[in-house]
Amino acid sequence: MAYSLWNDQIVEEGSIAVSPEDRGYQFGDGIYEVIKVYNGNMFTAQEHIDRFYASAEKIRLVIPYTKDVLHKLLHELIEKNNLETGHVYFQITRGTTSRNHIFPDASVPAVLTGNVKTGERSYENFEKGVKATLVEDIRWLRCDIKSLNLLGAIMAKQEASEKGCYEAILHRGDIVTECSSANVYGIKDGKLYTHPANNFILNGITRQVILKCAEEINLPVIEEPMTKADLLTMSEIIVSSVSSEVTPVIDVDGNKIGAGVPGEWTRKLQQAFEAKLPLSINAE
Ligand code: PSZ
Repeated sequence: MAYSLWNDQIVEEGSIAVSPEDRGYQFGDGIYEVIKVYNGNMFTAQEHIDRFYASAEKIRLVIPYTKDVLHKLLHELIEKNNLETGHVYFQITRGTTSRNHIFPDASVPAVLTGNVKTGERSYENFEKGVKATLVEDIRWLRCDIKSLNLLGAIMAKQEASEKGCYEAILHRGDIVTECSSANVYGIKDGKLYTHPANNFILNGITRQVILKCAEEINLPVIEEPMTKADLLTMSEIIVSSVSSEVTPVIDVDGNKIGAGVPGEWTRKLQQAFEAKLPLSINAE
C-alpha cells in the first residue's frame, strides 16, 4: 500500500481528497521540493527543507510546522513506503478558499502534501552523456523560488523531448540561465562556469554540492553568465539536479561538445559527487 503526507499526518494515498478550490490547483499558489533518497537515506535533506522554508517566505506563505517536524514526517513517509532508491516530493499551497487572487484570511490553513516515487539512478546518462537543445527562457523573473507554476519549464522540456533531447538549456536573449529542471555548467581551460545564484535561476542543492566538489578537485568556479556562443565552445558541459546528479551533455543542437564524449573534469566531478552520497543501508 502507498502512503502520502497530508498536513502533519501520514495517511493511505487513496484517502486524500484535494479540493478543486485549493489555491495550488487554481493558481499554482504554492511551492515544492524534491529530495533524493539513496538506499532509504535522504541526501541533503536539511538543505532542501531550508530552501522549502525560504521559498515559502518569499511568497509570504507561513508553513504551520517546524522544520524538525517536517523532517520527521518525511522520514516516516519514506519508511512507511519502504522506499529504497527514488524521490520524496512535497508541496504546500496557500490553502482552500473560494477563488480570489487576493491572499485568503490568515485563519485559512495551508495544505501540505507529499508522496514518494521509486526510481533507479540514470546510470546510462551519467556514463554516456545526453543531448540538449537551446530554448528561449520565457519564465517569470523569480526563478529562485521553487514555485508550483511550471508552465515555462514544461513548454521548454516538451520542446526538448520532441527534438529527442534530454534537456532544454534556457537562454534569456543571449545569456544562458539554467535548464528546464536542472542547472547547467560549462568547463573550459580548467575552469567551471555557471550562472550566479540570483533571481534568474534556482540555486540547486545539487549545484551547491557540485561547487564544493569542484573546490575539492581544484577546479576553479566562475559564477558568471555564459552567452550561447560561449556555451557552444565549452570543452565539457554538465547539467545537475536531484535526479540528473552530474549528467554530461555531449551535444547541443547537433554541435558536438568537446570530443563528443564525457570529459575528464566531468568524470572527476562525478567521482567527487559519488563519494558524498549516503549509499550505505540506513546511513542516516
Ligand atoms: O525528478 C525531477 O525531474 C526533478 S528533481 C529536481 C528537479 C527535477 N528540478 C530542480 C531544478 C529546477 O527545477 C530548476 C529550474 N533549476 C535547477 C534545478 C536543480 O535543483 P536541485 O539540484 O535542487 O534539484
